[in-house]
Amino acid sequence: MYKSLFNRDIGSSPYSFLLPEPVQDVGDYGAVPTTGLMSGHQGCVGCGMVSGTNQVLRALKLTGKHVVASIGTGCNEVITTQNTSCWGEVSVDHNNFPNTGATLSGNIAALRALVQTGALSAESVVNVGIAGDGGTYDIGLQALLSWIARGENGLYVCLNNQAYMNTGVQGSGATPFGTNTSTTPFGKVIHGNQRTQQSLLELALAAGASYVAAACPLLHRDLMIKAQKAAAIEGPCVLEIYSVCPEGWKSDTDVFHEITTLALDTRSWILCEGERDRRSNTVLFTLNYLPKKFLPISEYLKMQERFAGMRSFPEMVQHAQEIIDARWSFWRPVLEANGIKFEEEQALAT
Ligand SMILES: Cc1ncc(C[n+]2csc(CCOP(=O)(O)OP(=O)(O)O)c2C)c(N)n1
Ligand code: SF4
Repeated sequence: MYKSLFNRDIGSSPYSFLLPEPVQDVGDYGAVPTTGLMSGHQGCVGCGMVSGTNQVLRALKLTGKHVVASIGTGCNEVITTQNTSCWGEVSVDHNNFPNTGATLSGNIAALRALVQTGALSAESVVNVGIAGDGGTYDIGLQALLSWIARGENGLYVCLNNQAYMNTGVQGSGATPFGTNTSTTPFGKVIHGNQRTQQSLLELALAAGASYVAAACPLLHRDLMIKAQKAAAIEGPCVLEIYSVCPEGWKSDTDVFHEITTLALDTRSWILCEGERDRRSNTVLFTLNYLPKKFLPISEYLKMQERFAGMRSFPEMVQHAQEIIDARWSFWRPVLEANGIKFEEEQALAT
């Protein structure tokens, strides 16, 4: 176990106690001075993971290092590599569905060999693995946790759209309670997904990750700061990105902004960071976004037809709210330090 400490300040910061210098804050630029994915991707209209991958790539290029990306099977891989590669000068390998974590280690081994021959310097490369939530929470979990246990440098990005979208919306360990998916259908007897979604960041910290963070493409400045930190911090780092999926969520294609805002304001998606001090085995947690108005989960369920079934079962909506409240209570020390009374804020959300 590790000891938890909390940063009193709420918000994004380019500083980390694990880094000698702050990373670049894209808020300092009028425009981000790098390109991300090249044109030609085949993602659906309104796909969040295209934007998420684009921002990660732009942020990693800000480091000035060569990006080596190991991409796991799934929508992100298919839509960026099928007819044309959208990866430009990035060195990309498409790995097998379960082994993004293992490939990160393979790339580090290759880098060590190249450093020995004098072809490269160890600091000249960013090692990144990118996979969906099916490839992360389920089939790729063993490879991911083993990679974290090996303590190697790199950044693992999970593009979390809360189901296996590329193969027809099967439920994953990241699928929220009550969701209608092809493997958790909403029927007369069983009403959608009966499980509580797991937390990747908790799994990664338990395995020994140096840095973990949750981001969303809507708040691109926050996302790009986190990607750069994860690329610079020593040891395994994990970044999880909320990825709107109109196809699998059965939502309109032009409500990317609205759905993400609702996810943040209902606290369905919490923007946060955890930085580990290995000597004391302490993790410093930072809350990066505090809703101005706390909305109940019922608001989040409205715009997505994957939740249509559970909307008519108040006890299910209540259970979904309880899951969120239980997770949010983790941040109580930060709220109290900022004079925000937990009970008052709970009352607003009901
Ligand atoms: C070993 C193996 N099993 C199954 C598949 C089929 N497959 C390809 S993509 C995919 C789903 C990917 O889901 P996820 O990781 O959540 O990414 P998403 O498509 O949602 O972005 C599956 C099951 C495969 N390629 N390899
Ligand atoms: S199915 Fe979802 S994740 Fe896949 S490309 Fe379409 S919107 Fe993106």
